[in-house]
Amino acid sequence: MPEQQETQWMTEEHKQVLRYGFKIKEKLYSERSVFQQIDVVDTDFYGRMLFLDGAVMTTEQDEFIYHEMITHIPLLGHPNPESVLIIGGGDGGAVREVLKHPSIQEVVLCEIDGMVIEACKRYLPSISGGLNDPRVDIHIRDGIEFIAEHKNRFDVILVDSTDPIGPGEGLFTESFYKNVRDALTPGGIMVNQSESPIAHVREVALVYQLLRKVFPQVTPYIATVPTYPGAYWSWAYCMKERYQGPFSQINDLLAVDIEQSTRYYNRQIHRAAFALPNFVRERTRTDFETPASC
Ligand code: SPD
Repeated sequence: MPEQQETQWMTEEHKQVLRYGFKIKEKLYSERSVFQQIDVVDTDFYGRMLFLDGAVMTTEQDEFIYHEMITHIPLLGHPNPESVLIIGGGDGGAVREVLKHPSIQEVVLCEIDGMVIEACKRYLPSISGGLNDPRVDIHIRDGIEFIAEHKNRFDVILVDSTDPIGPGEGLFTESFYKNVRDALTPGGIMVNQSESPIAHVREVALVYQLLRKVFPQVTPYIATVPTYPGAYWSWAYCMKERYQGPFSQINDLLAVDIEQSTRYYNRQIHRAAFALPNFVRERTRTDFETPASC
């Protein structure tokens, strides 16, 4: 009798009320680091996927949306970004996009878990390829400690974190945001991933309340990332100083070039990403009170 292969699924459980399932073709990597459970699997629908502690971090099929949005919006909003710090982002997707910008002299990546970098270099080369570029300086360290040691140092800081549980929790605090602000050069911009206004109502409200205590200008922007809970995702665009013009200027000349190599980002998307539905405006307001049911 031929052996029957059991169908295997990788599931992300969200807050004990939702389950997202992905049919697995092959399990490629499954290890526990000091910080978290790391899994890379090949799936029928989304290609290879990276999970940390059972949560989807990135997939070959839709990673470009997230990585283009966390990088090109701030980099094209800054007049001349030379020095970029990425906290988290061990898969290398944000690094790959940052390296497309001709003004960049250095990209510093501070990732707490070296095993994430190694797994992604081996199994997700289309995402992690930029990690071997000589302009990239990788520090395997806790971003909370690292940021506290740098003042007026980076033109753009990207916080490409996990969700606010586990190793990523400290990256969603007021003291961390203050240190990020102080590590920016004058005119600097910080963008952090700020969770889903659909699936993380409480977390989104808290993030924006904390950010607004620290940064003079905080503006949410949005896109859809199909594999994340809620699918509808947000980032916070935070400026070290209040900007007198429109909150997000665009380096249009450079954007024309960048658009040639992107699959999601273009100048129209850049402007449209800041157009917020009323419920997102409401949930990211400082005085929003999360209903008990969320
Ligand atoms: N719930 C998933 C949140 C993950 C955000 N960061 C993803 C890292 C991709 N570089």
